[in-house]
Amino acid sequence: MQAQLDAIVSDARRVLDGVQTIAELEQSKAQFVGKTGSLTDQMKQLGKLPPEEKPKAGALINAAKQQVEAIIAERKDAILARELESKLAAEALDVTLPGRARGRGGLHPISLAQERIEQLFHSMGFSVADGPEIETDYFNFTALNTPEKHPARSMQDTFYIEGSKHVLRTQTSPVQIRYMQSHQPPIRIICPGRVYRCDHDATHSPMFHQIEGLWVDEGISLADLKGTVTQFLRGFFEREDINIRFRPSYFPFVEPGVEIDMEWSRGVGNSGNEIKWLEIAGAGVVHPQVLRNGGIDPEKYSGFAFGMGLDRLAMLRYGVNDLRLFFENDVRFLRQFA
Ligand code: 2NL
Repeated sequence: MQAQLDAIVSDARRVLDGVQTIAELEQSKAQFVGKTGSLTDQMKQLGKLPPEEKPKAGALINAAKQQVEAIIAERKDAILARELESKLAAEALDVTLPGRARGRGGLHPISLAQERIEQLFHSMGFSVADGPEIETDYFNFTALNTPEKHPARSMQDTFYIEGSKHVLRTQTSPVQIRYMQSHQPPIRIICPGRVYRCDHDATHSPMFHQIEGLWVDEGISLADLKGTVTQFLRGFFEREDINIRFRPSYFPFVEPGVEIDMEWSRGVGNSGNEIKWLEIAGAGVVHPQVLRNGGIDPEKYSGFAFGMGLDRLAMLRYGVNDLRLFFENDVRFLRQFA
């Protein structure tokens, strides 16, 4: 019997040494310790032995079984260790390799220009005011003294919101009306933001950006407007030789109204010596009715307001010759500003 058991054990060692995976191991171990395995067979034979031989034979079989189980366990450990090793090798990370740099990103040129403008006006005591892009007809037109039949209200210029009294704001002036209604002078604010008009061609986008400014206090005049805008433009273009001129103009919310031109003799877009004037803003003395609509007494206070195209200022500042580049968001263009 001992010889038989020895044969089973060495058979087990030979077979199990050859298995490479846990699945194979489970399969192979069945032929020794499974229901029909050779050691289980030996156990079954035990019953046929005379009673006095049973204990000794049983002990021998158990010893053999323990040996086989030890071989199985040993093999199992070896397979698991090898599997772990190859998994680690496959997932190995070379910590000495250089990292993959993530692009830093950057602000859109319109945002850069806006931040610059906010800083410059901030240095002259202006705050930045904000308001909704979807406005009521009242704040966008009526409060700004724009008559019911004024062409600016026409369907061709304004995006009306169907079935309501709302419009996409066509200027940022409604922010200033709202501000006046909640503040008393001295008021010194700028209102940058998106505005919308039904207009789309090479030089017009249906969404564009505007900066409006408002200064209301006792005794504010066009002289203050001239000083403020000149100081701003000199800062924005970093040139001390910038001068401006006023031309009479008309806007329903100011009286008198002016168009502001900037002298542009040298620099970007002009290499000659002739004097060129670039239209840069619309402005004027705030109409008394507009002050009243804002809850401000026009007998006591006066002020100036202006509106400038932010996109155009950004084009001049950064030498961009096509407005559409700002809105196409081609990263090859945008990357130049990052
Ligand atoms: C333009 C013209 C302008 C204003 C905007 C304004 C705002 C208030 C009261 C009075 Cl609350 N005026 N804003 C005044 C004149 C012109 O913009 O062509 N902008 C690009």
